[in-house]
Amino acid sequence: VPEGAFEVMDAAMARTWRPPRPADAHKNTFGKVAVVAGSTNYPGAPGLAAHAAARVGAGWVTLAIPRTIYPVLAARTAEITYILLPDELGVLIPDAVEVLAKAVEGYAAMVLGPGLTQEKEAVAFVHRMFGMERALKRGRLGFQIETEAAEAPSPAFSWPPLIVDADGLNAIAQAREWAARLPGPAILTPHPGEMARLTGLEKGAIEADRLGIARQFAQAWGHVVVLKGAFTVVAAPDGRVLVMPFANPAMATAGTGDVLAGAIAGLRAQGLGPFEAAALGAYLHGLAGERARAEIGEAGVTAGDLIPRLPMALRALG
Ligand code: NPW
Ligand code: AMP
Ligand code: MG
Repeated sequence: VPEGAFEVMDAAMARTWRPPRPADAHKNTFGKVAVVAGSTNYPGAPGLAAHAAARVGAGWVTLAIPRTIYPVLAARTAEITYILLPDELGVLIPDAVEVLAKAVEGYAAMVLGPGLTQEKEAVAFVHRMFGMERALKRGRLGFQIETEAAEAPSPAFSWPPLIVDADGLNAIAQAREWAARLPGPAILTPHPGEMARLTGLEKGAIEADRLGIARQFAQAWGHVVVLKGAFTVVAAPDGRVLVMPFANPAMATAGTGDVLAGAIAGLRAQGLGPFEAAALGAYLHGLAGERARAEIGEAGVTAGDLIPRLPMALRALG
């Protein structure tokens, strides 16, 4: 892919990637999604992501959440199933990793991060998932991680195809070199603030070259990077870049990113590759936002308003 080249995502591309819906399908045909998310302070993010996954057609959606927030969630989500993880005061703890690893065997996609918080224990939970904790404990960062990785046995846990968002990204940013070591190709969905933490660059520098930065780090890390905001950029490790044709202030509201992560996971679970799932997810999310703006207004749309509009956007592709 030539330096600086990109395409603008359009409906024709979206149609070619839309997952098939065979008439004789059953729920397992469309994949199982796990969403690892939430805390006492952010009990809303998990439900937003989970429902978005279901609303793009995933067959089965499970919330893996801190046990403490279960009663709040279960009371309002009939279609979602649960994995209850050990927590302290509503924040996940590292012991949750073993429970999670057993429970998500056979899942086709996993969202990690919305609403987990940046509390010490939640961060340690993410580090443990990826075997980052030893390197961090010894303060071995930078080039010394190479030594550590060479000594270390292969990671003890295997995870479904990953969509890493929000506090999943923030935890990885504490040892940035590890981004390239996540099992992949994963899909990373930073907003510019999260991208700044992940790369060590200034937020302004990222905003000044969104396309170039997304491409550079997708290639360096070997993951799909979804750099969010007006005109979201989706970059693949092979250098392909798609730009979403949406600048819409109706979407500048809390929780819209959690909806995006779930939508991408729902498509990934239906068999799309990481680049296709990320691009189609961002495109449908943008279209749902356009519908919400037209029907509700530029102000006052809430993230939940996007969710029922995802399947409408999918259907309207024709
Ligand atoms: P500035 O300085 O304001 O311009 P954080 P968060 C920047 C959960 N949620 N373009 C922003 O920039 C999340 O999942 C739960 C440019 C600032 O520097 C997380 O767990 C909800 N800059 C937690 O809350 C609903 C942008 O990023 C920084 C940008 C915290 O997440 C809400 C702020 O980001 C939320 O989803 C853009 N488009 N967007 C729930 N209902 O449970 C952001 N920035 O500090 O990472 O915090 O994104 O609010
Ligand atoms: P987050 O900050 O994680 O909640 O993510 C916000 C979501 O809303 C991302 O998908 C952004 O691309 C989208 N978004 C926010 N502001 C705009 C905007 N002005 N135009 C288009 N999309 C936006
Ligand atoms: Mg977010």
